[in-house]
Amino acid sequence: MGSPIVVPDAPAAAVIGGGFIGPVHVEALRRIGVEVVGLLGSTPDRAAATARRIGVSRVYRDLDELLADDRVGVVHIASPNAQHFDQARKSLEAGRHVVCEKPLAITGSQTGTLRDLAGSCPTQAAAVNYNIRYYPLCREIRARIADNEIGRVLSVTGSYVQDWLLYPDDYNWRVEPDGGTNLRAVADIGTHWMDLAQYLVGEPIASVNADLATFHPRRMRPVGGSETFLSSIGRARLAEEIEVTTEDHAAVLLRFRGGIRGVFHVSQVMAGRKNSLTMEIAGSEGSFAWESESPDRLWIGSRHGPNQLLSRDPALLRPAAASSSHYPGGHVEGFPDTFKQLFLDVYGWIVEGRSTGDTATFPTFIDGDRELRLCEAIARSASEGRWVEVG
Ligand code: SOE
Repeated sequence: MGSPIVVPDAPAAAVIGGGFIGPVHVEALRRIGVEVVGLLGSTPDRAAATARRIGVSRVYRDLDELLADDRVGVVHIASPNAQHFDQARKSLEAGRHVVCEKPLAITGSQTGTLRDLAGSCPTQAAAVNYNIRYYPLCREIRARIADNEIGRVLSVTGSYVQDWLLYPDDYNWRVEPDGGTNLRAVADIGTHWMDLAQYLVGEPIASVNADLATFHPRRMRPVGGSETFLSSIGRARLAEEIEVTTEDHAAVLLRFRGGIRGVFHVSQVMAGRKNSLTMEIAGSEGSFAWESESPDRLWIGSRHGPNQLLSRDPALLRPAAASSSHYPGGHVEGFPDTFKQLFLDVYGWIVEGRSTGDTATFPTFIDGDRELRLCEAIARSASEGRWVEVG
């Protein structure tokens, strides 16, 4: 395994967001040798508690103070979705590179503005954390489809299901309408699935037909908020009942450019499924099936011979997949490793690629904008009960 695991001379980073994913960014950045110089949280006190827990020395009072810190070269945004637009815009305008959690923002208008702003500063990285692209076997699927191994792609189907919002007293900021598309499961995990599907087959989704459901029209909101994946089980807390309009479940029909058909299901109320993305791709000569909770296994379907089960082993992978696989076969690479690989891609471009005008190989604000256009089409389709073209 010769690919680098650190980025020499990488700029330092600051992270916005001390919930579930912010610390995941910090941990992955340290693995590639990037210094994390400060944290901005929802309040200074909550940020200070998180900073102590994850060993970050400085806590900022607000975004202005973060951007006044000259040590900060890259801003990682892992705050609630409605804050992304302002934080990403100000960070780019302050000359920083940006790695923003998905979804990039809450409306297509906001993501269009960010896409254009990023385009006007081509030496600044503007990435969106579609980390699932970086599972080695996802890159293997993409490479094999590009090599025409399964022939013409006919359909892409699958799901992304979780159970952390199963009960009416499970709560998270995502449950509340965001003032944009007002989508929850689709914007949060559906965009992962759609980005991955388009990345694997190399074609954009052209139109959608969606059905959404809110199974808990009322939920108990704990006084003082709650974090992602933080279960309510066994914890009696002061709570108030609120109305809920965001979806627990979505089923979406897809038509890709070029004729590929698809369908996906997202749910955050699927008991026992903790964070499971499935992807099945049918081709005229074969098929692939992959599941994120067993990421080192790739099922390869055939009609003219035995089916195969490929266990991730860099020695058996295409170069594009092997380069993002740092551990030998049998040493499972998982969720945290995908953040490391995406950040290696971004920081490697910052240190080497941008000066030569290399186009980004990581998911950019262009991809983030496409995902919001998809969310807006899904929201409109569900509301009007018809197929909707993606803007
Ligand atoms: C919650 O659904 C969540 O943390 C998502 O926001 C992440 O993007 C996903 O990777 C794991 O689950």
